[in-house]
Amino acid sequence: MRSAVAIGIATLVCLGCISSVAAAAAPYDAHTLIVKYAAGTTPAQRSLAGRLAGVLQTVGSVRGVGARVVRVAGDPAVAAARLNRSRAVLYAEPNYIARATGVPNDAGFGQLYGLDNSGQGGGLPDADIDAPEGWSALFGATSFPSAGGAKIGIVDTGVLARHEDLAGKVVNCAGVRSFGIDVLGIITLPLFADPTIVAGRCADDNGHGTHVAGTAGAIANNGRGVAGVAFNSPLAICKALDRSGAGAVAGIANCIAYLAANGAKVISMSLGTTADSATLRNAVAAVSSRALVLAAAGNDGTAAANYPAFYPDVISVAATDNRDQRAPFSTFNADVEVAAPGVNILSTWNNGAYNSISGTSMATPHAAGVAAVIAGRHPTGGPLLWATKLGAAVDDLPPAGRDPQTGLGRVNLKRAATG
Ligand SMILES: [Ca+2]
Ligand SMILES: [Ca+2]
Ligand SMILES: [Ca+2]
Repeated sequence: MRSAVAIGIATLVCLGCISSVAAAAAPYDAHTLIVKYAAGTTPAQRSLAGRLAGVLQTVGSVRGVGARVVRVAGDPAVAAARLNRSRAVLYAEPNYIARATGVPNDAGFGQLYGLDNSGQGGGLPDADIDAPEGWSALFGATSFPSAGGAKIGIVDTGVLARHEDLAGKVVNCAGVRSFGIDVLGIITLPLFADPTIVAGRCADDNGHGTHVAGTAGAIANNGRGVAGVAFNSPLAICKALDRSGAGAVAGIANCIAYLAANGAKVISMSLGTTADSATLRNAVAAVSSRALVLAAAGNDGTAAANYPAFYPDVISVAATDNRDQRAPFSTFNADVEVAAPGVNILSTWNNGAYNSISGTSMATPHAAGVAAVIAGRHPTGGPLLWATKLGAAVDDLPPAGRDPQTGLGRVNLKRAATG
């Protein structure tokens, strides 16, 4: 699948920019060139032409073209010119490097319609956050740095920090001391629950938190799994939700404070309650000058308020599908600020593999990743500026203007990277 994706992209790039590639001194691979020998030439003639030009060995072929990729000593452009002087050679040319795609090689990338929608699975092309375009604008088309982004804090069920697509990403790990008394690993009695935050307690016994972490920050271009929206952002994880995915407001509030104290610029909360809690409201307000807080709009499919998303200091994130429609389960009300893909999202899971699930929980880390890119570009701007820029880094979806379904619109990483 990876090679098929790469071939398709290279074709698109060439169709769009043949003249500019030919005019400029395009970069090429330093050790190989592409040669097609003339029909009817003998192996001895080919070998002689190759030896005279410094060809060391054949390393591959370009199927369908009938050309070979060969390793050469010295500058491939010089070697190609020498080969082109031989009658045994139909043509030889440097192995040019195509750019302007920004598509990483992660095995599951083709399934991430939320990042780049080509109509796969019956989706609407470009019903996505334009992640490759955004990454190209940020890092250049072929660079996928593993560090340097703004820190993202996540309150959830924890994380499988040693997952192959998250290894090294988690720089802060903590959680509530106790969810209560565990009974035979089946249920948790809330007796003696202790919301004190303890370092090192972020192991994910549910999967939800690992999934959210992957959407926000999974390693890109490692040939494995998925790619996070803000793959160069370090992650701060605080576990306030238990094995069943539930957690008390006291622990959530403590986690918010912990993440802000540890330098998270963006705090992502894929959780909610219909209860308006003064503790939760105050916890968010207390960090609002340091971190931009985002939360899931809710999965009730109604206009009912869901907290903390509904608080004025929190960006409420609704969920869209692969056709840029609001997901049926996604809460809709006047407080929804932005929307993001949240239906059938593939991401990392706590068993070390990958899983596809749906929810405004999945939309939230998409938006948090976009927010982290904004915070990274404007490090001294502060949460108010980041919120304003996030609200501008969207594609407005029908009806025109802000609406209860998708708020200001579905987030767009390219706009965040260039706006
Ligand atoms: Ca797109
Ligand atoms: Ca990956
Ligand atoms: Ca709209």
